Amino acid sequence: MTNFTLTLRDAAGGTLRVLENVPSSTGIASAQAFCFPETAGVRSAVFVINATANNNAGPFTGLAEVAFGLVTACGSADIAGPNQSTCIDGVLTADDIIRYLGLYFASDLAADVAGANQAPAPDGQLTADDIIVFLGRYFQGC
Ligand SMILES: [Ca+2]
Ligand SMILES: [Ca+2]
Repeated sequence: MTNFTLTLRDAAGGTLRVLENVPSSTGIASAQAFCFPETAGVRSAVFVINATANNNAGPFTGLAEVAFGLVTACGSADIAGPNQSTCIDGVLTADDIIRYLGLYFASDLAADVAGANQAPAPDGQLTADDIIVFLGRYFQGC
C-alpha cells in the first residue's frame, strides 16, 4: 500500500474526519504511525487503499494490523516519531534530536526552550542554551 484514505464516522454514519490520500511506505518491517487530531464520537472507520506498490495490478495487498490509540508524550523532549515525523511516539530516539536540531537550524522558534544560563523559559532567541536544555531533557529520559 502506498496511499490510503481513512474516514471516521459517527453512530449515524456521518463523517467526522477524513484523512485523504495519505502516502505510506511499503516493504518496511516496522509499523508506521499516522497522526491526526483526537476525534470524539467515532463509531466506525472506513479504510480505503488507494494505491499499492505495484500500481494496483497485483491480486493481493496485505495489512498486518491497523490500530488506533492515543500517544502520550514521553516528556518534553518527545517531539518526533519515526523519520522525524511530527507524530510523537512516546519514546525518545535520535528522531527527536534530529527534529529538534532541524527546527533549531531553521531558526524556528519552536526550538526556543531556554533563556540565558539555561533558564527553563523561552527568551525569543536561539542560542546554545536552547540546545543544552533540550539535550538535558532528552537525557533525563522518559
Ligand atoms: Ca519520540
Ligand atoms: Ca532561547
